[in-house]
Amino acid sequence: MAYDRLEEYLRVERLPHVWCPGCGHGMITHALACAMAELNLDPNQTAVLGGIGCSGRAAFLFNMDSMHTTHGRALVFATGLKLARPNLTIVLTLGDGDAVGIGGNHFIHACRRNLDLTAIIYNNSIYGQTGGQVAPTTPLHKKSMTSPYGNLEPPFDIARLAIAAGATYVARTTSFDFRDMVRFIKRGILHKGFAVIEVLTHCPTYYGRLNEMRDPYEMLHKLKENTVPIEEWEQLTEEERYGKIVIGELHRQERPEFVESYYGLIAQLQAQQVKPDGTQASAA
Ligand SMILES: Cc1ncc(C[n+]2csc(CCOP(=O)(O)OP(=O)(O)O)c2C)c(N)n1
Ligand code: SF4
Repeated sequence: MAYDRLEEYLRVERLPHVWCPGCGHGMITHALACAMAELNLDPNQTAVLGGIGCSGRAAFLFNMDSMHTTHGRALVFATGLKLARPNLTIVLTLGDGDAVGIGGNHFIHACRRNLDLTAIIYNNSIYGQTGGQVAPTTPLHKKSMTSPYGNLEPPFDIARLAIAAGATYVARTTSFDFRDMVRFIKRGILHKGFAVIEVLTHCPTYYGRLNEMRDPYEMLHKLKENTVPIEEWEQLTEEERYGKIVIGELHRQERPEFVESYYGLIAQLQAQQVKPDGTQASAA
């Protein structure tokens, strides 16, 4: 692990961070900084974008161009940035509510387009920053500030949603599995196309407190207990899988990346001297 090089990637003058003691968001952010250092990314050619939320705040801890955008819209900003600066490596730090609640529409279309972006989803099963409201990822029957008798809506499975919508690299892990976070983030960044790394994480302040798990350590261990690596998952019966979540590298596919296709088309039309109205420029 490239621990000795993290100061190149983090704005250390902004530390300590603002997250609550025991929050998993710091662990994911740490893993992202390690992944950048291990890949030896050039900070001048890398950008981090976040939405609004506790997770979105990770973006401005990075010592490079970063954007703290609006809730659910970071992928929109990232799409514009990637089209304008195709050589930039762009990473997004999104909350679960951010990515698949208010930003759900942008999320599925980013998956469909297959832009070369890496979206890390800090999935803490709740709207953290605004006080613990129910999210589209809150598990069935679990409590939040707005579902005090238990959530009646089935949650989204973010990784499966991403695969179904067309993302070409999808991995899921937990904040317990530090090495896997680093490994999957690195692979997501190296992958040419839209990469989604869902990290199941813990919000002790709201989700934990409301669901009788006040201790971050206990929450981390629950994440470990409730998840099964894909290699073992394949061997389990339906009954054994009940209540468990599969983790690991879940999907990998090669298909044309949007920015490359876009600039390829422009080059082709220019070579054929096609005018913007679709007609051919007449030879001089
Ligand atoms: C358009 C818009 N709607 C709602 C809000 C209020 N808001 C800010 S953060 C947030 C919840 C964040 O939850 P999540 O995205 O899951 O991230 P977390 O804080 O849990 O990391 C909400 C609803 C907002 N800022 N902008
Ligand atoms: S409210 Fe939850 S997600 Fe937000 S900083 Fe605190 S523990 Fe973390």
